Amino acid sequence: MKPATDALIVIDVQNDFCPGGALAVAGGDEIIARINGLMGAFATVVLTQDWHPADHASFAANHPGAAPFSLTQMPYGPQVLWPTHCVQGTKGAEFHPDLRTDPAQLIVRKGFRAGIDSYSAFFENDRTTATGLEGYLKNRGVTSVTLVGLATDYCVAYSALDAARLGFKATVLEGAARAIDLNGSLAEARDKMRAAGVALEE
Ligand code: VGL
Ligand code: ZN
Repeated sequence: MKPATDALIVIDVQNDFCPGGALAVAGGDEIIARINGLMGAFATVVLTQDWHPADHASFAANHPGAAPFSLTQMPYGPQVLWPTHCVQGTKGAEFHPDLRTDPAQLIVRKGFRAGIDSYSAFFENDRTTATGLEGYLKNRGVTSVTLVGLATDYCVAYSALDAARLGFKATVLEGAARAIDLNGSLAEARDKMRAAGVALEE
């Protein structure tokens, strides 16, 4: 058992990010058994769930003429336009059926405002609108977070970078995460995490 100050944060292990899903991450389902096993060692387990309205601004389909995986400019900066994924209430937005959800005390939904994307479990992509997870963890005396899930180079990395910025000791278990790797995004995310003091472990 880990000390009570350690939390496990399981990022977006949802059908749409697993093989067969709308924004499938290669091998996304391979990490589930390991994540299920990790849950028993942590007194605090948090799951996140990407949870978009159908008219979400991060969907290429909502930008006439835009191709999926192209870039656009949002008021808060550059934004990848994704295939429509994790729409509220759909099968694709549900957790993968093999993921254990009973051990989790908190499920954080993010990306539910139509005009702004939210990769991180802590802040939306403007980097200032909080989800409340920081307060939840700090209130419970958590000082160290272990991050796993999907995708390494987007939601896991953004969450880890914010965790480090907020003063948590942050570790990403890369063996329990899988990447989208869009135009070098995985190498870039790993460099940024290392530079921010995030521990990258297998
Ligand atoms: C994610 C792209 C869009 C993720 C979520 O979970 O990494 N990536 N929405
Ligand atoms: Zn999303």
